[in-house]
Amino acid sequence: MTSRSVVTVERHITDQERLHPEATGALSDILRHMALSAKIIAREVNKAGLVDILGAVGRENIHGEQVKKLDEFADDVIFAAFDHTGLLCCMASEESEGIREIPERFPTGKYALLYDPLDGSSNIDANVSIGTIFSVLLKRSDNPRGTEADCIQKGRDQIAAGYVVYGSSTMMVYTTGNGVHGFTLDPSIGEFLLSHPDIKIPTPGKRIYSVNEGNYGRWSPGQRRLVRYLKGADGDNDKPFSTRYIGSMVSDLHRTLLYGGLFMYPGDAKAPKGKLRLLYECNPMAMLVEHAGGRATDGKRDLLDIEPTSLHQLSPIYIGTKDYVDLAHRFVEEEAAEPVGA
Ligand code: AHM
Ligand code: MG
Repeated sequence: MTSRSVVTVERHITDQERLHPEATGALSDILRHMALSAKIIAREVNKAGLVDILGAVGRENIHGEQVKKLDEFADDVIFAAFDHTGLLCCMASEESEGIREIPERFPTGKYALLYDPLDGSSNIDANVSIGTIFSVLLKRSDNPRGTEADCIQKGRDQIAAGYVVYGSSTMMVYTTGNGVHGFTLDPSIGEFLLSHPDIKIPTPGKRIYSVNEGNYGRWSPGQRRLVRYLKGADGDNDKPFSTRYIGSMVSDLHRTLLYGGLFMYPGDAKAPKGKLRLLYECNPMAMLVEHAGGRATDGKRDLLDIEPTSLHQLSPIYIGTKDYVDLAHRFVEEEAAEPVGA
């Protein structure tokens, strides 16, 4: 009889750390605290239908959207899981306008943590999968309590990135630049267990495209032609793609990592930079996807090379199987050469 070795996320993080004798352990501690936050958030997400926690709090966040109770809860859980640890100089959350400072009474550390506490929150009431996204950066300023500049760094400089998807099971997926690894929460023992070691986006990958096609009327000609091509409605594509769009970036990207495909949130006439935030959503996903062998761009350049200028800046995104992102580029770049309104 063979016994399968069970690798908890804790053990995996420790094993990874051993590969880097120079490591202080701080990064590993950040991942451990993120796993703990994920378990607490998962517990609340899973019982959301049972208690009166659903529904808007009745105020808007800085993007003018209704904040749901679970968003606030998740935001507070992550902040409280880290504020006292001495691991971070500061944090920045998609739900807050500026950086979130570490309270004076606690020590600080050399990393900055950016997070989107509960992405896809408009799906909560419909029991559709939602997620947490996080990005870890190394402090650059001299200020021990961090500055905005410590958070506004290009994606290529991320030290670690990951997400948690609260779906039919809860999974945490992370990379520190040494493979992309996925863990599934076993609720009976309260541990994340290694279920998807060294994730690579399948090549060529499933022919799936994922985009909010309701925006078609506002898209550029190149973007429209791309989607018509993917459907087999225009050009020489005799193997039309399927379409899948959950409307929760974490879930759509999780599927894309596992099956392959092309996820897009392009700019359009109403929102020239699209909807998704470069620092909180695009960059962490881009780091994961690149390390899994895929590609992530804004339609012109690799997302990870963009020099950000503000905490909440938006970016168009084309992400997934490298060949499909390259294909999208052929249409979108062609469009850049066209006269406006063509
Ligand atoms: P959120 O951060 O307010 O939840 O918005 C981000 C979400 C993404 O998860 C998803 O990809 C996108 O919004 C869906 O937007 P749309 O409804 O415009 O298709
Ligand atoms: Mg979000």
